[in-house]
Amino acid sequence: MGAPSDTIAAIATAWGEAGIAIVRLSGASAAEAAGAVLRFGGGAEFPPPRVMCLASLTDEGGRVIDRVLAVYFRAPRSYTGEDVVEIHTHGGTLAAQLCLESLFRRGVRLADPGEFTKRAFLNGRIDLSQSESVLGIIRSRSAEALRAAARTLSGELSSFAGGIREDLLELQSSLEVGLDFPEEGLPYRSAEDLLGSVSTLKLSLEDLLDRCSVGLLLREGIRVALTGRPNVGKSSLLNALLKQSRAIVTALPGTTRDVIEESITYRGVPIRLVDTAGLRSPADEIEASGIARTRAELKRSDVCLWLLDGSLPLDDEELSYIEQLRDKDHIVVLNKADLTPAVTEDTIRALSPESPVLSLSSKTGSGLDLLKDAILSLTTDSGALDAGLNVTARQLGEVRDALSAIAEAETAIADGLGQDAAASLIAAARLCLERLLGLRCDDALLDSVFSRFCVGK
Ligand SMILES: Nc1nc2c(ncn2[C@@H]2O[C@H](COP(=O)(O)OP(=O)(O)OP(=O)(O)O)[C@@H](O)[C@H]2O)c(=O)[nH]1
Ligand SMILES: [Mg+2]
Repeated sequence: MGAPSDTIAAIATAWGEAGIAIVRLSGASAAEAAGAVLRFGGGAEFPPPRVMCLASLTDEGGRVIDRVLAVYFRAPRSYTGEDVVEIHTHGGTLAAQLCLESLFRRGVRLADPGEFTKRAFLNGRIDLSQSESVLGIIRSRSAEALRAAARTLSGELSSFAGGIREDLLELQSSLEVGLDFPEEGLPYRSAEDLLGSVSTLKLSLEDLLDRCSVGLLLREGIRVALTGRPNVGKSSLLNALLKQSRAIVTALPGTTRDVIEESITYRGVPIRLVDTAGLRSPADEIEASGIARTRAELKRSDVCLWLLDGSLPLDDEELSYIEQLRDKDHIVVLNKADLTPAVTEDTIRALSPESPVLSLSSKTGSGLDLLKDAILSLTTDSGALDAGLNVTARQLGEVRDALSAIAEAETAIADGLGQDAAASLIAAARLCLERLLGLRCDDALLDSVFSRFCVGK
């Protein structure tokens, strides 16, 4: 892959008042363009690579705009793999903006979003999963999400997924050699032996999927819908978890009309809480559209809390709602535990043995930590948080597809459908991982197949 040759620049720091702002350039003429707008002490030349030097930033007329620091990274030992220069101006953005404009007059163009990282990928400095994790680091909203992105950037996802890909490649090529050149007398793998290898790979892919799912959850946050009948205390629970009076609470049923979304962080994990309108036969058109939004939220969230007023007996309508939650990750929450109970956790367990259930009081705050722990354990295995890998939804999709292809291959072998069927499913799984890592070259497979033959054949 050839490197793009034009030189790009952008302000790398955030907009607004700050101590410094950094203008970053990358491309063949980065040093030349930077040299044209900078004047070093005593008329010195552009500084040697990786040494930070004081300079004056000048405008077209040679007037000094700012005193800056500049550093040069010579290709290929730079972030992008090209010549890179960073100019550290004083903050606010005016000096950096003027610097950028001077550079544009010297033929440098404004970088597209993510273009420095894209160049790093095109120049082979990092692979696609690492590139995507850079965005993960930038977008992280919690400490755990940041750690997951850093693990991916340091290559954990690439080496894990890359290792599985190697194993798939090896398995596929050993099958294809046997299929294409039966006269070679190469050992034909028994179904049992093959099944063993495929099952091991399936376990590794399941592990990869778990780690990636946790990573995605860490980045996007766990979306938790607070649902239930009117007046059970959904908005009160939202406020209690946020420790602020965000949603309106009244003794009147039907108070909340719209969906209200707020975030908290628990144990380093972002949790997105969504308060909704109570479910009942709507009294008016506004309430009806609020309820329609609640139903959409029920589908969309990762976890659904079904709140009940524990001080009131259950009615039939309530029971029919609980039925609807069977296929979703959910927790039944008995609120108002500070009042005399009319429903107990055992009542719920008898009705719906599969449902996790707990009691709390939004008024006193008792049981809130238990609820947050329950949300975490429902969505992430214990210990999995430390192993989470930052991925995008695209990458997670590739891992899922790879896993389902391998599961299909396992069934095909177990059902005696033949090794060619297994080989093509294994190839499909391998392609998914290659798309995940940004490798697509199928020459690798040919090399691997023919490297098994003796010389001269
Ligand atoms: N004693 C007690 N009262 C509570 C508790 N939680 C909520 N309430 C009261 O229950 C009433 C309804 O609370 P909301 O939080 O507005 O209930 P909601 O489920 O959001 O109701 P809608 O928005 O109408 O669907 C209010 O009077 C609250 O003060 C609790 O834990 N204990
Ligand atoms: Mg409400």
